[in-house]
Amino acid sequence: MSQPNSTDLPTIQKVKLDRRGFLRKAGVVGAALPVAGGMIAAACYEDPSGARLEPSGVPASNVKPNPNPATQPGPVEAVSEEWKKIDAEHQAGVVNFLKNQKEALTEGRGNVPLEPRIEDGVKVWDLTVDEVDWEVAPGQVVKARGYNNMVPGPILRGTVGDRVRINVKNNLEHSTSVHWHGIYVPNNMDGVPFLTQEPIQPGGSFTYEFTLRNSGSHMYHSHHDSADQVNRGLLGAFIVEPQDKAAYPPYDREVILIMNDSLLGFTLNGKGFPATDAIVARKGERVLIRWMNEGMMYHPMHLHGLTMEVFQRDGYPVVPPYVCDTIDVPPGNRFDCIIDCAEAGLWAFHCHVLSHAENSSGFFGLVTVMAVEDETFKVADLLNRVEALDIPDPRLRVGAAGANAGQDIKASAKSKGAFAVWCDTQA
Ligand SMILES: [Cu+2]
Repeated sequence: MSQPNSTDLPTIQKVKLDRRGFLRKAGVVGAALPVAGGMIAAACYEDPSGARLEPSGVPASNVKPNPNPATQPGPVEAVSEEWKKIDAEHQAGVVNFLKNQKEALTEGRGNVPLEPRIEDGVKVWDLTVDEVDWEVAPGQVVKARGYNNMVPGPILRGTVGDRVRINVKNNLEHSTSVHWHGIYVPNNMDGVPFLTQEPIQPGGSFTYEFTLRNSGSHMYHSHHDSADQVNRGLLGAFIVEPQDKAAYPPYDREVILIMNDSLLGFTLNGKGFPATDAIVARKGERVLIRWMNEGMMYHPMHLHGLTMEVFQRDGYPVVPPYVCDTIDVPPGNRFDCIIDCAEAGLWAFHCHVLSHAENSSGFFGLVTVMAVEDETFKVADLLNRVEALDIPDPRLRVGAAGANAGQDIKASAKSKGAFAVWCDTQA
């Protein structure tokens, strides 16, 4: 592998898009307009194998207008326009992703830690179940459902032996319940309506209480109308640490990555590319990834340039651990693995069911990047250069008649991105 260096990126800066050029091409670009919204629509027609079904099997961006020989340009010129459009849209996606690592391009952040309060030695969390407008990708706001108004819900964390209590208040107009996926619980705490409890009706509450007995990367999610409720965001991570930490491999950083698909599109921690968070580390570090698949499809996540050592599945040891660069995470499964950050650079990390990650408008959905820094490749330099990346997203400019015509994506009251957070902690 060649050593990446800081001169790799300027190609992004050199190529500036001519806005008027884009508007002239409105007819061509307009064919791609449905793509951003089409991610969700297309996802609805996925089958579990990842194969697309007809007639939606053709991405909207690939649908060509019915050719009219009287008005269409000649074939050579048409081909030329097509590749420029495709390249420009791919480039804009990457630029937006880098911008998102400075300041989030979307409102809302899920999968954040929620500290418990202690009542008589019991760790207590309060969860609300809410309808929420969730911005999955820039400008793409969907009707979601979330715990504590976020997707995924907050991270709950305890240690084997902890007594825990979770008070759940249902603010939906539908019933719900919470299942503690992978966690040993008494049967009446298992969260399955009409099997182990009555549903938590609209406006109602239910208190779950149990003692943590098995460690692992576990989850919690709705177990009522779950193909809708879980896919719409009622899910979260519940990490149970072992009492003997030495039983766990050493690591420098921890990242929880929860995948979902279908109703909110393809998401990592509730966001689709370019709104996904990069993973940042220093060369030589070991990064623990806790993979969780809350979706309904298989997602073989492929990491460029580096490897993953998989040592736990569903909280149980994988013996012996195995090394891979593509980890297939089936629905409901959790895998713990260590990434050995042996090479610096920006390493793509994406689902290899390619229709979950890329189309002719560029990356979307299940895509992120591992940024590994060393003495020659600094995230701080990258962050500085992001300031100068002013390439707009042509997919937004396409809406020339709309209220947002010509506006670039801008952050508004949003959180710091992964590169900015990294630089803060290095200062
Ligand atoms: Cu996938």
